[in-house]
Amino acid sequence: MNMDWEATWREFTDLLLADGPEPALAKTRELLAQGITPEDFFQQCVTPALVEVGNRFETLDIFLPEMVSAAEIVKRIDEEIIQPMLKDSLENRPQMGATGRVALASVQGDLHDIGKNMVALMLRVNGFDVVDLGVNVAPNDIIDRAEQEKAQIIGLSSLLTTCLPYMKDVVDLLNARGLRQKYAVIIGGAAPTEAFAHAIGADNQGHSAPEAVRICKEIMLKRAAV
Ligand code: B1M
Repeated sequence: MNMDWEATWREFTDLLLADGPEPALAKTRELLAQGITPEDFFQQCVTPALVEVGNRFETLDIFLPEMVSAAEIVKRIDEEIIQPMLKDSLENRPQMGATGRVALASVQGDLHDIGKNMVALMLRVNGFDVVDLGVNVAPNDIIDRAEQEKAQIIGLSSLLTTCLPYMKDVVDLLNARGLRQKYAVIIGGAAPTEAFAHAIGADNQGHSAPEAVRICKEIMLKRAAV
């Protein structure tokens, strides 16, 4: 289907900043009824619309309550429309068995979880077991839980540049605890860059939920080949 995604996300931005959630919920249902996949809708429409909301916040065109309200609308869309659709496709898909176990967290200090939740959902849809550790998780707690849950991959999300040091702390603590070789560490979110991932010794960095899935699949394939 030929979509003018830019016009769509621009219109959607206005709906996220409109009074109440109904216009954005209705538009979501309309787009999905046209055959757009939940993945494309999230990547091509919701994500750029939220980036635009963030930009308007940064330039003081909107204020914190409006950014909070836009985020709450997206959470409702995610929980009421996207997740049930993706879970349906998960249940109707032939059993593929778990392909790996990922302990996933928004790092210490970071309460952003819309992107992390999308990554968790897409990993699950693709057969991964995901232990979602939530938001604002301290480095040692992330490692303790990964150990308890017998994860193979630690996934770290951060949208705040001020929280990037906690990603480094996780890698440093893994080294200090003699556990670095046991886990692949992948990082993502709007804050970290590839150069940062390299500098702290993370295994990889993902820009999007589909990319996180691709990276985790590659990691598990490599591990199986050893
Ligand atoms: Co905040 N916020 N926010 N915020 N917020 C940003 C991140 C910001 C860029 C906005 C801006 O100023 N332009 C800015 C950070 C600036 C910086 O650090 N450089 C910012 C700020 C400053 C703040 C506060 C400090 C504001 C304040 O209080 N004064 C505060 C901090 C709170 C805290 O965490 N301690 C704050 C609060 C909030 C809300 C609560 C209002 C809300 C979050 C609600 C929630 O998540 N439950 C919020 C929102 C919504 C945003 C923006 C507008 C949108 C974030 C989002 O959900 N994007 C954001 C603007 C922006 O990002 N440019 C902004 C959509 C989501 C799908 O994308 O999370 O990037 P994203 O995830 C993507 C990829 O990054 C990737 O896949 C996802 C899906 O494709 N990905 C991974 C994510 N994690 C991954 C992990 C992986 C791999 C890929 O591997 C493990």
